[in-house]
Amino acid sequence: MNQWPGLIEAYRDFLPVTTETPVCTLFEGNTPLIPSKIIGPALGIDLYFKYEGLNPTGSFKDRGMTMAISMAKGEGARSVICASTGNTSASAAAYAASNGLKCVVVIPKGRIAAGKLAQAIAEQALVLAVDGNFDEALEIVRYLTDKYPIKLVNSINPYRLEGQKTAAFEIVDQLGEAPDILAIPVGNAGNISAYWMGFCEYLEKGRSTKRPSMWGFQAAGSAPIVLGHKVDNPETIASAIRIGNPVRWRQAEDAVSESNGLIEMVTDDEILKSYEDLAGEGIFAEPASAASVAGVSKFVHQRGVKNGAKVVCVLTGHGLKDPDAVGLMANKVQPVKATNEAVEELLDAGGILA
Ligand code: AN7
Repeated sequence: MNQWPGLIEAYRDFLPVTTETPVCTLFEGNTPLIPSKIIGPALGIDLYFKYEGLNPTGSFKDRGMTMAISMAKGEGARSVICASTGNTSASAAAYAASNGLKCVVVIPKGRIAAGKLAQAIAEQALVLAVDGNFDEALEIVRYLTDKYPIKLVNSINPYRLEGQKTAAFEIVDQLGEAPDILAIPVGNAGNISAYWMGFCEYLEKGRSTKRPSMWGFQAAGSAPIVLGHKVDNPETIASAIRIGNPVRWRQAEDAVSESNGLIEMVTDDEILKSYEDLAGEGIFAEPASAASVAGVSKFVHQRGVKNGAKVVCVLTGHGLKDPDAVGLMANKVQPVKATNEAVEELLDAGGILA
């Protein structure tokens, strides 16, 4: 077979796998780096989108999950568990199902996007909805995995970050060099930590000559790292990053300070604006992903970034994950009578028939 082999085979030399490790892959990774046609030129920067929504379950979580599930399977685990704002549960369920492992997902009741819940259900996970938020769900998962032989596959699991760091490798391979700035949404802060590991390793191995500044963005209603304290009732329309006590808090702060980067917050309105701007480039990403673009749009000039700087925004999840969020867009469906004349009249009014 002549196709992309999945990220474990592609980056085996950089990963803690052995010849004994069973490779559990859905052929994740190798996602496109899309040059921005509108947002980048308007800001005067050389902007790219790392479109992680094109992974097999529609988010970057697959990069971490191929590693976490392969290692769990190699260690003889029979079941895995995670807390999730949605994408981790969808990914864990898919990789577990395809590798004969039972999967339990603990989610905040009524607070995860419809597409993600649909995936976890379809993939036969045991879906438990708790009356609480993500942070509380994760506490329960930590308690259970301390006590029973069930593998935790949240990003506390170090193999998750090992897999996710490969996205940084891909960006360098695609650009031919590290970018000046890497912008990324921050929830539990695993991904920003993983990217930083990846950029550092590639520099050490001589695959690049520099590392980017890491720009992390939290939603204003759930911005514990920016505020410097836990948030008990995190709120934002970007449900994926509705997290009040990130597990990789310290590591994310280190990445930001070592890279001379920044961690800032963006409001829901700013996120929605960028969500629409991205759609205007033909890219449908979920609201949390748009936080990276919102952050760049807000801070590029404020922080004196030079014209033509190479900036990569990580678009962490596909727009189809969260179909309800589309209802927040300005564009609405127009009801019309089922006649030629009624439709003609509307198109004419819109200037489309000219
Ligand atoms: C689309 O699925 O935490 O900072 O449980 O789904 O590594 O947590 C999701 C996180 C960004 C934040 N964008 O990444 C989960 C979960 C999307 C996400 C993040 C998530 P981290």
